[in-house]
Amino acid sequence: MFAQFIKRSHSISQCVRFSQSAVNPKPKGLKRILIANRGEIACRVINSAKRMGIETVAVYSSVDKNARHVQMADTAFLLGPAPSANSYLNKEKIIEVALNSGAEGIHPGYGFLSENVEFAEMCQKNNVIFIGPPATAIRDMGIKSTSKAIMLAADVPVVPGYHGDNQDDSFLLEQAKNIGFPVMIKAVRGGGGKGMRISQSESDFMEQLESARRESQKSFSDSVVLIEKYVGNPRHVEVQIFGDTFGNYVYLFERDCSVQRRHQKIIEEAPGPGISDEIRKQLGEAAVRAAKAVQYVGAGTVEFIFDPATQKFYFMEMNTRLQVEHPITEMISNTDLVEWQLRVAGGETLPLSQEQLKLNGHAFEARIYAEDTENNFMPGAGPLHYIHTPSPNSDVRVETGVRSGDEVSVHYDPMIAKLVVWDKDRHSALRKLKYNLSQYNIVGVKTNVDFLMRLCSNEDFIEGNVYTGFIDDHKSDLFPSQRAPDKKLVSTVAAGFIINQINGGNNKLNNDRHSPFNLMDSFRLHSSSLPQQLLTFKVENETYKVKAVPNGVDNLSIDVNDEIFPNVSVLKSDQNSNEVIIDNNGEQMKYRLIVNDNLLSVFTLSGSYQFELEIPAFATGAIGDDSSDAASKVVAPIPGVVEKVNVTEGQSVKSGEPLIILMAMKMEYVIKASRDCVIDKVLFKVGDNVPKGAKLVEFKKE
Ligand SMILES: *[C@@H]1O[C@H](CO)[C@@H](O)[C@H](O)[C@H]1NC(C)=O
Ligand SMILES: *[C@@H]1O[C@H](CO)[C@@H](O)[C@H](O)[C@H]1NC(C)=O
Ligand SMILES: *[C@@H]1O[C@H](CO)[C@@H](O)[C@H](O)[C@H]1NC(C)=O
Ligand SMILES: CC(=O)N[C@H]1CO[C@H](CO)[C@@H](O)[C@@H]1O
Ligand SMILES: CC(=O)N[C@H]1CO[C@H](CO)[C@@H](O)[C@@H]1O
Repeated sequence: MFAQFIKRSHSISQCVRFSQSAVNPKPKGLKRILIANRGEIACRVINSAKRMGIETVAVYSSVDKNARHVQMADTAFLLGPAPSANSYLNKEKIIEVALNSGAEGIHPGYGFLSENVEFAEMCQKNNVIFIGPPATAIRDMGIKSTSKAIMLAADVPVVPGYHGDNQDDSFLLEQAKNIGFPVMIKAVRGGGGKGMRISQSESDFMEQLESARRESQKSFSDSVVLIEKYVGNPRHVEVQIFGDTFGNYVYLFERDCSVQRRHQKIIEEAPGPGISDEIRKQLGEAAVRAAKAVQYVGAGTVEFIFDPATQKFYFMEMNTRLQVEHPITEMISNTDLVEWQLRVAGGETLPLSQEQLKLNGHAFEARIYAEDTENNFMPGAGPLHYIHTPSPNSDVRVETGVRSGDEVSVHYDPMIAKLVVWDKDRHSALRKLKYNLSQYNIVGVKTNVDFLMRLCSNEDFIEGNVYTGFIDDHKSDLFPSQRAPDKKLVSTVAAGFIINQINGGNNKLNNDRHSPFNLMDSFRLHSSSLPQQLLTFKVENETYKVKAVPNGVDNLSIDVNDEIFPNVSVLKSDQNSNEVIIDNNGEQMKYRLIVNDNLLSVFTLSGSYQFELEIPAFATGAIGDDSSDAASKVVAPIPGVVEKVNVTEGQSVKSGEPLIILMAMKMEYVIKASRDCVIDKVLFKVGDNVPKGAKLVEFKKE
């Protein structure tokens, strides 16, 4: 059946970790595996393993004791405390658990140890199957210069360029002509765009060369440059490949992952928009050549820079693991790539040949992150008080590792879930994605869901004009300045809120500590004694003064900043689904309302809003608190762990000097002094967990 595959010419024994099964024509297959990961990918792997009847062993850190992946697995073992270095990156401990639990293979997921050469080698030494490529392939692809050289030798296109010592003007011009204009002239020592020029044609080459050299000399005291093909508005196109231990390879088409923020993907699609069948084949075959060149085994991804102007593509790097975005490939190729991984690791041949693989329809993946999109996509962490997800079916997948009540930990990646949708064509799939995103409602941490919805509505995105600079070039559309709701919606939300409180509030969430309704007795709409309600809401930067007067049973007249909505009635306020339907003078408006303390989270088809209910000062005990004096203290902008304390009490510091370094989501945040001052108190020490908004350092009053 696989006769059409090109057999590997060299000895199979190079693939040592399969040495027992590779010579065995009847593989036994895996019976039990350990998943050395957490979150959605651990759950994802467990699902496929279970379906195949393979037993699963989970590992966890102390904060993940009750995590979803731990509950899903057949058995689970504690690795250690929360920091990754002591748990999910503890190679020795993971191997020990694998050996003790009788797991024959380890699936590393993505991130953590998935591309760790040493770990792959340790597995081999201990006769545990690493469910991934051979350590040699990981090593070769991990070094940029090595991988480029291997690709060149394998006839995989790489970005053409001249990186040599000859800096003679006319020689460099010749090189540029050979490469083909436009070219980029880059300072070898450069960085951050300094000493970088684009030359469009031969006529401006000398001028740009001189300019690049001058700037480089000034900034780096060195004027050596390199010349590379310039790709304007490049796209990130990657090909999923698969290999088995018998030298068979296939490609499972391409994904476009161009739209990124902070150099990380947030939305991916397959196939790539506007990629012709001819280019698709070229991409696929180049990717297979790349995989063969390193005797790849298992699931891998070959990433290319794609030039939409010329339709040319160039090798960027190879990811030697299962990617976060693999589900969109599964959707369009009707495969289960984790199942393929487990079969190949168990010594089977690839389940399908290239001819049997058919591209069908279009799929999108939106990554839902705890992050503040308005604040440079700063990662967030915190409790997930409430999660409502679209109900999955064969076209809609929700890949997640968390449930309502869980927490996004400061120790790990802030991805909450992946929403994957499929439909017969791109437009239908995109429409479905947006609709289903509106059903993904999260309360507790800021998320990027609204941002993703705006992205789905963007004209250029709808047209498929994607490229890596997309978000920067569409800032005004993707970050609208006016986000406050209109008064009609406010009147609608006010009505829903009042009924919600009368009905005893939100079942799961309402902790009545601050509820102003605790201060009101005999609050019953159905009795005629409902007093007039005065509420003040803050949404974004707008303040809304609301006066609600009951007209009759479930019927209110609502005044919002002097505009009157005279005929507002509540048709439905469901305590389980949190769905509210309001009749606003004949227009039925539906939304989901979650009340948490004084915060109302409102989810509509066009996005979500946070209504902050102003609490009367007497209800909070906040009167007389002088902590609002921002100049006297520094607070944590994000929850995190104190990495370093740079100051001591009594020390004088100048404006801009580092005070404390916080680690959150694998990133460092340097907290600096906002003015010259003397430190009065340092309230945390290294290793402490700090919540968002916590006072870190107090200054002496002058
Ligand atoms: C809200 O106000 C702050 C500070 O006054 C300002 O920086 C921000 O741009 C405003 N946001 C909106 C959405 O108007
Ligand atoms: C709500 O009350 C107003 C004023 O009494 C009345 O005109 C309106 O018809 C009522 N609406 C409903 C749906 O009962
Ligand atoms: C109030 O709205 C209802 C529809 O829910 C409508 O039948 C009624 O006529 C409205 N009353 C007034 C006074 O407009
Ligand atoms: C739960 C949910 O909202 N699912 C929807 C996803 O999108 C499709 C197409 O718009 C709907 O049919 C589903 O109901
Ligand atoms: C105590 C301490 O760590 N001091 C450091 C604070 O940061 C400055 C600038 O980075 C260093 O020079 C100090 O040594």
